[in-house]
Amino acid sequence: MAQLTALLSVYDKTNLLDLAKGLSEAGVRLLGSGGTAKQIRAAGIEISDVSDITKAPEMLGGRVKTLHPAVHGGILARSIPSDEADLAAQSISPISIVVCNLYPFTSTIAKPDCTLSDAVEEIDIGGVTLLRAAAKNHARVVVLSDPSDYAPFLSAWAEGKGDVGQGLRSSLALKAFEMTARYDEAISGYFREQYASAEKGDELVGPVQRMVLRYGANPHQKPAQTYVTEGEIPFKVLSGSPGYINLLDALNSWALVKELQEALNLPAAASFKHVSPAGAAVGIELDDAEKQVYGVEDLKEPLTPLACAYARARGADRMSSFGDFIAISAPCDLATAKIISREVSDGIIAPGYSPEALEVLKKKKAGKYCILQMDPAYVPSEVETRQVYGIHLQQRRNDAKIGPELFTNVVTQNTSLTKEALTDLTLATLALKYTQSNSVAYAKNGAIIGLGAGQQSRVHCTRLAGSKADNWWLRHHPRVRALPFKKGTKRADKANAIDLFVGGEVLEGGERAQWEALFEGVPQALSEQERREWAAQLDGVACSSDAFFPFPDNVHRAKRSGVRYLAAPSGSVMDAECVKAADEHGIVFAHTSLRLFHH
Ligand code: 93A
Repeated sequence: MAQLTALLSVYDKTNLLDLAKGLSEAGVRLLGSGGTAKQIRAAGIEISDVSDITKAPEMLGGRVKTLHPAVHGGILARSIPSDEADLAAQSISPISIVVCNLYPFTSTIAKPDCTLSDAVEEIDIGGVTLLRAAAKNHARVVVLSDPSDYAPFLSAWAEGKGDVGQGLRSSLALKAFEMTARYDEAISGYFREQYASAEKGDELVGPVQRMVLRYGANPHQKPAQTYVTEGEIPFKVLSGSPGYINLLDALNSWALVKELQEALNLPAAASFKHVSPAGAAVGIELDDAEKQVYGVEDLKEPLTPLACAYARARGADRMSSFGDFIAISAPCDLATAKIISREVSDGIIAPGYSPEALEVLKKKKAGKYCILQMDPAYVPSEVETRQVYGIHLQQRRNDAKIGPELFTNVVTQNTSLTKEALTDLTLATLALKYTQSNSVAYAKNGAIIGLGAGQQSRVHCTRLAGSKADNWWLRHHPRVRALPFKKGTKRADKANAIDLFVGGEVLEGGERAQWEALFEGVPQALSEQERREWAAQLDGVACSSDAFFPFPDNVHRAKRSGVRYLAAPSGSVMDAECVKAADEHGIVFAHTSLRLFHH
């Protein structure tokens, strides 16, 4: 067998001499780049310089060391007659083993005093080319990119009498490509920071691909950033500076309102908190009672359909919506901005803003209100990847289309789904698509009126959402609407006081005194009978679940909050029992075949 050649070119010289010794003793001819060859030679092991085969000296201060056809021809040649003839014609010997690791780019840029030119000089070109060439030709060539692989390689070499086998060559090739991919990611990350960051806006000639965030989920989680690796970030910051959780809310809520508008052909709004909707609605007109319940009866600006959508989304669960992140599906108009202007909110995402609306919103939070303008044409990639505890998770994005056609498989005796019911079922189901699971949502009149999110038990979701729907309904009670608040009571204090009143909380001591102080006269609590009678008047509510109901208790509980229309995927061993429970209450139950877990 002809003598084999190994090319060694390593920055990190750990374990190098042991490997060189092993290879040399096995009769392998060694070739090395400048420093690598020097160290091996100094240890008394025979090695030639790469320049002996390239017949060209290292040049440009080391920028060109191994970039030469004599090297890359030797690595890339296959064991086929035409490649062998090409090598012979140029007097090039094949190279069978490539040992290489790269200039330390990442640790260089981590140094506080690293300049741009320091960083650029640390970008390894020749080494990456060696690794990629050898990894590409792994059918013949062994590539060693990690010093910890040298010893196992030598053992495999001895065992295989000079052939380590295709399996090892393949896994070493994968490792080399993963190393070069990480290396390039570090370089592109650094260049993005230097050349495509929003905060350096003035100097940018290309697209904005990165924004620095104040911190991650918590203040101690620094640094934090958002970025894209293709195209540009599809939203512009018109005011304020979005945080990490703001963006989780903004992007999820944007997806929800965009899909709602597409599915129902009505403007849509969502009010998000902690990456779940506190409210979501479409632009259906409000009657006078609703205007009062949603706190917009005194708005001077006439309500547009978009404003109706946000009034409903914001007003359904006013406690949960406090400090929300808002998404609206259409350009923000003045009426919508006016509603937002008097609520406590963290930010908004919309496809645009009228000049008057923008002026109103920019005044919020002393000019720090977060205003994002979304590119409505943006389409996310089909595959999404994230990391948890250092491990990548990848899946196809949940691009399932949800619309009224999802509810055609009605499995109960009562099958009559009205147009309004289909709107509410679509809304409830779409809201679940963007709600932390488990989740159950109740909807009526084009608005989510109760949502149970993030509960491990499904019936707890059903109960939580049901109790929210009950409170929502009690807020329509004439005695609640007539609560004698003192003039000048703050909106948030009113919301809080009403929530305590309809929730039937028993208050004592200072808390009670504080509550009573908000009113002209102390309101009398709602009696059990008043509550029962009022609850009995709630009907026509739609309810959707993000996965099947495991037990009929969910159906019975939903009924107690006025549910007449139900949707959930089938698949439970108790499906028949659940349908039986629905029949018992005259509920219309549509089985979907779409599970909608979201995390
Ligand atoms: O500057 S380079 O990109 N140009 C090259 O042609 C080249 N060839 C190998 N850097 C190059 N290398 C790198 O040199 C290797 O990746 C390795 O990290 C380092 C080894 O240099 P030395 O043998 O002189 O210590």
